[in-house]
Amino acid sequence: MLDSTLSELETRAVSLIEAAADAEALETARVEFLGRKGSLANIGKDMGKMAPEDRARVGKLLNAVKQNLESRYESRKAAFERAALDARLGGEWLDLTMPAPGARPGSLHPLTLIQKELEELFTSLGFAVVDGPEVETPWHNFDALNIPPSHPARDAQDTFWLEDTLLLRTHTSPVQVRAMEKFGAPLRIIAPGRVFRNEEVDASHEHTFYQLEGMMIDRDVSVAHMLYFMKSLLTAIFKKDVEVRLRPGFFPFVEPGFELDIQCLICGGPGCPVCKQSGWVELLPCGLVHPNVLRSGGIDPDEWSGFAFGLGLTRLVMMRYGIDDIRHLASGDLRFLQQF
Ligand code: FA5
Repeated sequence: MLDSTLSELETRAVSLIEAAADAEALETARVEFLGRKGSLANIGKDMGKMAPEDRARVGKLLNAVKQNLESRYESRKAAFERAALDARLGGEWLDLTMPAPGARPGSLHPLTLIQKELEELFTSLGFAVVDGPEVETPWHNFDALNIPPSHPARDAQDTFWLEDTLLLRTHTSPVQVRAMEKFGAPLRIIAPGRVFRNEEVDASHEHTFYQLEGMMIDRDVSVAHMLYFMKSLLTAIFKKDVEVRLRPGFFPFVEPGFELDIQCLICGGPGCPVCKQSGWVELLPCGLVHPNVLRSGGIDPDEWSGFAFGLGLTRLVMMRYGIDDIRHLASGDLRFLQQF
């Protein structure tokens, strides 16, 4: 009698375990049949009242049923756990090759773009690109460039002094002297870099801006050579004819000296805040190197001559891209920078 009850119970338990739709239904079946107060446990409790010969047989049978149910239960439980894990991992799946969201490639600053173009042009013409310190000695920034302490040109380039003995360079011209000291003659260099002036800031003046110095020293260098390089520079950058004017300009370190102005490309001539209503923008002062400057650099002016120019790199960038206010360039404003 008990045997058939046990076998019915086994059949029912097997079908419930195998048919359980989820882990919860499986657990309910386990509690019902295999739990501490489940059907099998109850039968076990009753075994004490059995005749000894029945007890051994029923005990064996009960064990076999229990093992059968437990192993079915374990394997279904493992299957549910595997499925749950797969579902979780599926939800967490990461494509490591996918680009990070929001990562936008950066771009070069317009000053860097134009500086690179000019470096490529001048290296193709046999010039070396050299560097100089931004913190300079008064000797390199002024004296060696034929600007003695009492000279009014020092007032025109007021700067920031560091403990009275060093200063932030006001132009890239000190690199002329450093290059002569280091390399001697003949010499062909350009020196792009940052310069500083104690200046009233407006649409075309910054206290921190960029220049690109150029210098060529050889035998019998003339104004004609200089103009050839100035023209090559402007053609390479603007890739079209631009109106320029050459007028005499005074700089103590050149003789003769010139100012090369470009017709304002922001307003096209009638006048605007960038050209201070004049229609022209000062861009490329230049001249033949003064003999005193050659001497300061240790070069004999009777044997060698040269030209030098001091391109206003920041202004050139403004003209090239039509930037109507110099302050955009150092603003760090992405709306401006992302246009390049
Ligand atoms: C000089 O600095 C000379 N060292 C240039 C030079 C070199 C002349 C070699 C002869 C031979 P100047 O002060 O004019 O010159 O400045 C040169 C250029 O820098 C100007 O034409 C202008 O384009 C630019 N510049 C001058 N001041 C500012 C400023 N505050 N902000 C932006 N650009 C400026």
